[in-house]
Amino acid sequence: MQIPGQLKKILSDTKRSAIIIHRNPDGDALGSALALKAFLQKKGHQTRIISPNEIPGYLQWLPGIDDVLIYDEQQDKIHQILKDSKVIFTLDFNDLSRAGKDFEKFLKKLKDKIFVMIDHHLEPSDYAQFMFSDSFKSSTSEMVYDFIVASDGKNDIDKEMATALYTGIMTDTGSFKFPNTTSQTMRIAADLMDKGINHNEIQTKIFDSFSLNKLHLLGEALNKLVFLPQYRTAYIALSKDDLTKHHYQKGDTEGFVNYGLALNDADFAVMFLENDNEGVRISFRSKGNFPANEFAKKYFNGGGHLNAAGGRTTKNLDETVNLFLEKLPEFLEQLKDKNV
Ligand SMILES: [Mn+2]
Repeated sequence: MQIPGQLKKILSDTKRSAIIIHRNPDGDALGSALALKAFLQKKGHQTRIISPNEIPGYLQWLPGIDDVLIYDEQQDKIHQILKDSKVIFTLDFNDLSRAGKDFEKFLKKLKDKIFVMIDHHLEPSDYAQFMFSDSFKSSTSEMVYDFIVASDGKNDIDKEMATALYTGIMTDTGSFKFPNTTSQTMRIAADLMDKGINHNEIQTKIFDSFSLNKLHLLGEALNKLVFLPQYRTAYIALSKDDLTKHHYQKGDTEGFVNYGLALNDADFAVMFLENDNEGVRISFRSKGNFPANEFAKKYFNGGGHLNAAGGRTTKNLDETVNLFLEKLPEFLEQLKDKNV
């Protein structure tokens, strides 16, 4: 990664910045933001991380997390912080709509700010003066590592920053098993290990920290899994009632969709989640070359990566699943081929 001289100058001249992550933040969004914040602070910046909404429980152990501001809870304070900031980093998303409706509206009114995007999703929108956008990278955390190194900051990476970055890379690569994992990803992970992180403890905190309610909800989800062998597709639909029954907390269904792909003969896995007032949220995962993002984009107002995408509808759960079943045959040729 090369950082334009102009941006280097801006970052050394200004000492006030802010870091925004996407709604429903995950390990990569928070990991990359916490590391970037620590780095900027070492360079003398006053900076804060702003999450549009609450942080899921499984990430609340991350070093520095207590300092993250939540837009849903502290709008006025955050508006002031952003007005006072010269530079606004947006991490792990590439369209302002991912900050949520109200927040997006406010951000679009900020005309005199310098936006810096660091992100690995496809098709970035055009809102940032400086764009670091690379869909071949495993994670935004990997890119923030590159950004810090390109700013001659490799020695500034301490154990806490390394823990945050490692968490982001590990979660976005499914513990280094998804196709987005490259040799460079592994080299960076090795560098981060050399900073003294406890990688085993990070794994345990992220993956072996289910509540009993979450484990029971997973049981419910697996029981409801439907397999369509002719399409090599598995799907799970969870209703509001299913969630209520198991005392659903935000983040509880994180990772459930991947169980569909654990099926020997499945190349496409989908999970439908009925929301309180926002219709249905959908996660798509695929093996090989099947474009989960194209499917999500074409019929479910979404997008993402080739093997991991998201979408949503304003329909109810049954209507959404029916729409999915209606559109699936269109992709039969790509799905029935064992070697997609
Ligand atoms: Mn990411």
